[in-house]
Amino acid sequence: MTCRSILVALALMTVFAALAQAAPTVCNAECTPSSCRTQSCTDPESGSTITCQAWGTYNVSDWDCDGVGSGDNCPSVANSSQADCDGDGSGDACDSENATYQPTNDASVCHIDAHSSLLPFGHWDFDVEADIRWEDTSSCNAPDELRTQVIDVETCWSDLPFLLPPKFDCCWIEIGSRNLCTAYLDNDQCTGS
Ligand SMILES: [Ca+2]
Ligand SMILES: [Ca+2]
Ligand SMILES: [Ca+2]
Ligand SMILES: [Ca+2]
Repeated sequence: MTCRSILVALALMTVFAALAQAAPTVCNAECTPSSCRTQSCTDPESGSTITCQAWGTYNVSDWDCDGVGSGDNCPSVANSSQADCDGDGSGDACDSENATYQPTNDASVCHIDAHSSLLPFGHWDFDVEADIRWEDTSSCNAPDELRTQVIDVETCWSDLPFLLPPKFDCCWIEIGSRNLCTAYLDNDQCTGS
């Protein structure tokens, strides 16, 4: 190969490289979610070269390049499927909790506050610490959770009011209208009915 042909080849390679750089696609549907962050394109309005991401940002508010503009249920996380298994409007990809937990009637462990106190008319005020099983009622199939909750109980009467704590009394322990456990109080332990 002569020196001249080498120079011609180099010139042609430079021209092709310049053409490849100078011929971005027009910013429109050719910007796909997979190419959004890296692909350059020509702004159809100004004619300038920008990135698909920039075009998406100011044209359809697609900040995360997932092809979903306004109404994206995770505006800053790419989630083209928009999956939202618990239906709370926050997509699975950015939801702080993919579940809708509700308390069940299962209270597996209860501890009774040792500092219970006698109230007027012979009933006792104490706190119960219960490990309550919460279950996911959504379609996320999240695992059950045990959550500790302190419940104020003021309705337990002693067999011998004014004298003894309600050691053997049966008490209803409730959250709202739920009877979480019927407990026999035995010193500082609460066993199931
Ligand atoms: Ca988006
Ligand atoms: Ca998104
Ligand atoms: Ca959600
Ligand atoms: Ca949620």
